[in-house]
Amino acid sequence: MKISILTLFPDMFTGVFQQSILKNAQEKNLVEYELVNYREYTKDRHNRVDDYPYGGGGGMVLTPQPVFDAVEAVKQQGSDAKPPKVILLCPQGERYTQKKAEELAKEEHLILICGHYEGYDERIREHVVTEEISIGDYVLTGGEIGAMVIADSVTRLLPGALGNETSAVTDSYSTGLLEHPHYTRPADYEGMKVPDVLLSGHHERIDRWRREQSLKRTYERRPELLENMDLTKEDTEFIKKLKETDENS
Ligand code: 9D3
Repeated sequence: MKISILTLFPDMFTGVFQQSILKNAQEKNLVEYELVNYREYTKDRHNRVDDYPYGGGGGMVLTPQPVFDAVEAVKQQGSDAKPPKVILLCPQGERYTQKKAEELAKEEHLILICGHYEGYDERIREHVVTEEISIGDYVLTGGEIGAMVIADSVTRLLPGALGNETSAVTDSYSTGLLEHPHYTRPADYEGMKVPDVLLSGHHERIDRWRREQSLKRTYERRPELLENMDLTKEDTEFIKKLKETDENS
């Protein structure tokens, strides 16, 4: 997979892509990150990429020409069988989720456009962009951290990116439940003990305990996740008990 990132601040990405799983994924040739400074494509004689908004008002607007030309150049360099998705990072975009990450991980080429502007010229949205993504309901200084979030979440889903093949599939947002608590040695840390069941060696009881802890955590922290889940009879029984305990306290 190739991920092309159009940004005025390519240096923001260097640390993120040179560590840990993203670094490994590039070394294994699972992914290539291409950083493109779209200022290099401006035809403005002062190298500007933004301008004042028609109709007045504050803030600057990203001008179409450098973005159209940079996207065109990135498309031409590639030999994509399928046209790439061109994603605009912006606060008005569709909220990013694990489901979207899984969808994007199937693509051959993604082009991510980042800005630091009050706005993008609407013709960029209409003629270049295929989707708009926001990473959540808070205000960032620009799209770069959003692009990092997409690059990170998509890369780890590529087959072979995680050492442990099962990790990506058992993620909480894939099973639909939050994770159960984890413990490691020592069994007793300054009087704080690991639950007995985990030391019992009784795998069925351990699985049941973990499942119940997951259900309890999800019920307490993210009850809305339980709404659209198919639960076993045992799970439903357990949640009914949790609710009863809640109502009596
Ligand atoms: C006055 C309206 N502001 C929108 C809340 C203007 C504005 C603020 C910040 C326009 C752009 C930005 C920069 N943010 C992004 O480019 C961005 C973003 C975000 O701010 N939150 C969550 N996801 C994203 S993806 C890109």
